[in-house]
Amino acid sequence: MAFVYKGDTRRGAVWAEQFARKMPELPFCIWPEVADATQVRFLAAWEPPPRLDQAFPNLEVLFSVGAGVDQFDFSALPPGLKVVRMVEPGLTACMCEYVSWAVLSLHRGIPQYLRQQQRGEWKEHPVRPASSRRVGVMGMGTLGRAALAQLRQLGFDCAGWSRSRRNDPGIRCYAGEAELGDFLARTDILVCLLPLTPETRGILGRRIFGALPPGASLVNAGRGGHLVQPDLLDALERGQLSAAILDVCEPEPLLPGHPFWDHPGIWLTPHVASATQAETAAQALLDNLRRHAAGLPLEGVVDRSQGY
Ligand code: NDP
Ligand code: OXD
Repeated sequence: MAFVYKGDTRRGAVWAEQFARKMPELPFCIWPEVADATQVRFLAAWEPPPRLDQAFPNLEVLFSVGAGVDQFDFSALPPGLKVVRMVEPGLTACMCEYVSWAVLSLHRGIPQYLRQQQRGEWKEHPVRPASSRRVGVMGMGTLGRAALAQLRQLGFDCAGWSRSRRNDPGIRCYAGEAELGDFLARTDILVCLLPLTPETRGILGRRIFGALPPGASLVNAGRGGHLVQPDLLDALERGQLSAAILDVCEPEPLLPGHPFWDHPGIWLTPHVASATQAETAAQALLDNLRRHAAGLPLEGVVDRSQGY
């Protein structure tokens, strides 16, 4: 039995050391150095090698090295293969930091103050408490719920929207298409932490922006494919949205000369809202492998029919 890792070198070195120390009975190989492909039961990768059924005929689990799994072509994966997304506390904590930073920046009008500074303009706007600001998070999964818990700690009036119903304390929970309108109507700052699936592609568009209160703002830390770019430009132009903070774009990197680069209402970060943290992720993987060995359900199993 063996575990193969295909990914960046630094994380590979940390994982190799932790596996050797904590699970020495499971050989850890760094792709493409695999002695016996028939022994490989577990693969961790962002992009798996092609023809997995032939490359590793006895593979049981494909672990994504990130929280997202939209990079996988499910139709090309062996049908019975379990796919597991990354659920680890380091990645979750970094996402909470990013979302808190973005929401606080929008709440306190920092994009507006930076524009004023560029014009040499000293002008105050009313200071509002967080409790009067309605934040709505699309996606109440591992990341969305953790971000909401932290925003609630900061005092915001928080709501979340997901496919199935959640009941998180202190959070107004909305579910499904039927409740999307009510969720949006009470949202001043909209945060997207959805996975990219055929259902969610292009969700951040005209219809959603039009259902938000005028002057609302947007944080997209999900995927670039969630956003309909011309609809965002149009909503900013019309004042339906006042600002957007985008961590993800399509394509990445954003093409030179793209109107987002120097748009006064848009802040961009280069897909750094969060990232898998080598040390904490190694521990999460080892815990998951122990669960698997004990015949228990793995954490983060993807429903391949839903795409997340
Ligand atoms: P989860 O799978 O834990 O959560 C996904 C959430 O989205 C669930 O609440 C799910 O609803 C909801 N959802 C999915 N489809 C729909 C739909 N059609 N309508 C309404 N709700 C829907 O994912 P994570 O929280 O771990 O990660 C979310 C995403 O964050 C990742 O897929 C990735 O795209 C992005 N990400 C971005 C990073 C960055 O640096 N920018 C870093 C890491 C992740 P339900 O609860 O009913 O299942
Ligand atoms: C992820 C990401 O999905 O970094 O983990 O985007």
